[in-house]
Amino acid sequence: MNKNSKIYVAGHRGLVGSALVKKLLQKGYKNIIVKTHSELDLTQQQKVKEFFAKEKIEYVFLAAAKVGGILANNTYRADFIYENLQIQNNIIHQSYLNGVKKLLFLGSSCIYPKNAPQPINEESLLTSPLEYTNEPYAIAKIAGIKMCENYNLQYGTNFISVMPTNLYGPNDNFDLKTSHVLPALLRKIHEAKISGKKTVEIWGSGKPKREFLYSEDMADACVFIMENVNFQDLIKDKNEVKNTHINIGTGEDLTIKELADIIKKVVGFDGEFVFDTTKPDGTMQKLCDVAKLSNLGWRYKTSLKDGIKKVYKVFNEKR
Ligand code: GFB
Repeated sequence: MNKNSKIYVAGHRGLVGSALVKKLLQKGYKNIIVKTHSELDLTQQQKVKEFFAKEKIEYVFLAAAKVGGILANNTYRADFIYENLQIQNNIIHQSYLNGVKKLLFLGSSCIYPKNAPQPINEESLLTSPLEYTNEPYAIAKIAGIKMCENYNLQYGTNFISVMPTNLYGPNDNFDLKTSHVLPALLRKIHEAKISGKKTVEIWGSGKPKREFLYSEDMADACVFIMENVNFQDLIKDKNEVKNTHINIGTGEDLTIKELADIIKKVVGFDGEFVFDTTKPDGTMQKLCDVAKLSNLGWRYKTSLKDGIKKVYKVFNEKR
C-alpha cells in the first residue's frame, strides 16, 4: 500500500471506520474513498457492483456492519444475520471480481464458542456451540472469515480477517437500547450524577468479564496488518488451511462491575449500583489470546482508564 493507493473504507461513519480514516490520513494516505449509506447501500448487490466497477479500488477496509450491544443483537436477530451477510458478500465478492490487492475484513470475538478455553486462541473457531444472544451476528461473521479464506485458496486473493475484542471510543453509540456496555454505563452514570440520582442500574449480574480496546488502537492495528501482513504469512498447514484470522485485543479483561467502578471514578459519581438480573449476562468471559498479533509485532497503547477519560471528554463536548 503506498500513499497514493486507492483505499476504500467501508463504514467510515462507524466507531472503527471513522478511526481508520483518521489514522490513514495521519499516516499520509491521500486517496481514500468513502460513501455514506444514502450514497451507497451496501446491502444492494447491483449498487455495490457498479461502485466497484467505477472506482478501481486497490485496498479495502471492510468495517461496515450492523452492530450493537447484547440487547440489540438478541432483539433484531434477523436483521443482524441478513444485513451483515449481504454487506460482506457484496464487498468481498466485488473485491475479488475487480482485482482488489488486499482486503481487511473486521469480525468480532463473539465468533468463538460460548465456553471456549480462555484466553481464546484463533484455533477455537467452530469447536463448540456459540453464545445464543449473538448467534446470528456471529454466524454472519464466521461466514465472512470463511469467505475470505476460501477466496484466497481458490482465487489467490489476499483477504485477511481480524477479530477485535469489545471496542469503545469517541464515536461510539450512546443509545441505551442498542449500545454496548461501556458507552451505556458512561451515559447512565453521567446522567445520574447530573440529576443527583443515588443509584445506577447495571444489566445482569455484573460478573461477566470483558476485554476493551480503544477504537484508535484498533485502527492502528488494522493499518499495521494491511501494511505488513499477507494471507500467505498466516497459513500454518498447507494441507488444511484454517483459522487464518487474527485476534485484536489487549489480552486483559475485567468484570462489568469493575468497569462500572472505573467509570464511576472518571465521571465523579458517588452513588451505588443496582444489578438487574432479569437482563442477560451473555457469555461469561471472552478474553482474546493476542499472541499471534504480538508475534506479528503489534501491541495496544491506550490503557482502559485513559481511553475512558478521552471518551468522556468528547461525550461532554458533544452535550
Ligand atoms: O457490551 P454488551 O452489550 O455486549 O454487554 P456483549 C456486555 C455485558 O455488559 C453484558 C452487561 O453482560 C451486559 O448484560 N451490561 C450491564 C450492559 N449494563 C449494561 C448496559 O447498560 N448496556 C449494555 N449493552 N450492557 C456483544 C455482542 O456482546 O459484544 C456482539 O452481542 C458483539 O455480537 C459485541 O460481539 C462486541 O459483550 O455481551
